Amino acid sequence: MGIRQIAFAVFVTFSTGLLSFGQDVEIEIRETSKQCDDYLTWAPTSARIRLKTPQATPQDVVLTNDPGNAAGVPTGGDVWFSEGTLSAGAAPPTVDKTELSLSLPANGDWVKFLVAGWFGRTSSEDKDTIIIAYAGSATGAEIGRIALMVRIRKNALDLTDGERDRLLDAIKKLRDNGDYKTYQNIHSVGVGEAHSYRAAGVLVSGRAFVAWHRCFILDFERELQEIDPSVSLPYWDFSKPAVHRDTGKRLFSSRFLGENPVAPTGNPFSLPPVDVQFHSSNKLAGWTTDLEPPGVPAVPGAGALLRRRQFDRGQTPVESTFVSLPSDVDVVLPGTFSLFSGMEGTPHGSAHVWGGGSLGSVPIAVQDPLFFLLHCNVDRLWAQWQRLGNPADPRYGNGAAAYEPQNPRTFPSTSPSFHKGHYLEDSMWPWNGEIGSGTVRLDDRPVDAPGGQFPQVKGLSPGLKPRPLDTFDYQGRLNTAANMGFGYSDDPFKP
Ligand SMILES: [Cu+2]
Repeated sequence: MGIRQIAFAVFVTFSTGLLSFGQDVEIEIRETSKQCDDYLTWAPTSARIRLKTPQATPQDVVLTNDPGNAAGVPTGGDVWFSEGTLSAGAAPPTVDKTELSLSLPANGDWVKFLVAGWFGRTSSEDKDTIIIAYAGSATGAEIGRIALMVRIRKNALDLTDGERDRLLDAIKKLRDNGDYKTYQNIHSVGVGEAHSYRAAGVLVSGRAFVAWHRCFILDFERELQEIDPSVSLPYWDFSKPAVHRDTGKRLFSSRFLGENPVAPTGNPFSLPPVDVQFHSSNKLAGWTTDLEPPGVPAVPGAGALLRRRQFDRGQTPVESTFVSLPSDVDVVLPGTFSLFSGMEGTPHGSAHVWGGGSLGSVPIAVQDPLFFLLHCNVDRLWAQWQRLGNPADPRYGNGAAAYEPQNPRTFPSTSPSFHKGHYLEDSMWPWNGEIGSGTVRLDDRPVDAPGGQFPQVKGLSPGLKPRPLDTFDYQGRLNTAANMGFGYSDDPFKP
């Protein structure tokens, strides 16, 4: 009975030419009808389904991924399914089914289920992942579908031309609307909030370096996604040649992040950085380092074209004689958090210096968009370190218990050790809006807090004023509420 009714409804919907055929069930991702939040990572995400119109009897449905090469169906990402729900404070159930059978109540009540990106099967276009609902069994009539995206941070060399161009376009639009400059301001004003630094000749350790930058690049990525929701930050895997092994595509090419001449002989560090060249079709063509929106006069002395050192970054760093960057394996070796924090110098600092030009100088590094790809890789390395070497802490997860300094903190400190904002439960500048007098005192803050509070996406962490503590369980492995809504192409939800 139920199926016959459904089949009839399919006919009606089809014959009136509405949407696609057979929209007899409604499916919602994150339990909202909005399509702007239908983006998945590897982390389990809540979803629900119901009969649009009450029926005489309950209806069995089977949810599957789109059937590959069927007409009108994109070959994009895929998802895994599971029964169940997410509950804040708890780990999610395992989500690993390729199809899911559910019984929908006759009265049209919602039935909750879970979805997650199928590890290794990412999207490359917006909404190229289709979940299809079939009546009764997977060979039954289609009675509904929903399009979503498995949106994952990928190796920049693996992007399609379309993904590459949408990224560059979004970055350019962010610059043109004046917001890119805000990130430059934050990073230059907040050096001590985000890094280790020297005060009165003593090195003050910036332990929140990875946590702060995890937030910084996520803030930036969310702004790009406001412009184009299909964009995610790619990473520059700087310990390997920036040339794709099979396609030969290069990151440092005129159609991507720009190319530079290579010093024929000698040490490029002893030569001045040179202008980066872009193809005229590249949205970054003409990118200058003044970072004013169009029509606003450049600040004196600024406005030069983007420059980098004359290195060939298509080589491995060690091949270049003048640069040495450790392999990923060496960076993510299990060890204490303070040991891992040494990566702020090598390889992170080394990669900046290897880039040279703007990228090689902390206060102006953000002027080069490569900054965000470099830091995406720094964050990916941290994610790997968390997964490989650090047993989950029952309270915080993924290494928060190993983090130091933990609370409590006291100021003034008797000896320079950590700045305010670097303790586990401190709120981080600038999102906390705290301003001070801009001295190097450990409890002082910069004179300005550009950019405002952290941009919010419903159901995702962190909150308006993130703390280092909020950044560890970024996939919500131990606490689903901690999920920050990003993931890496080579870092699965579970080891
Ligand atoms: Cu950096």
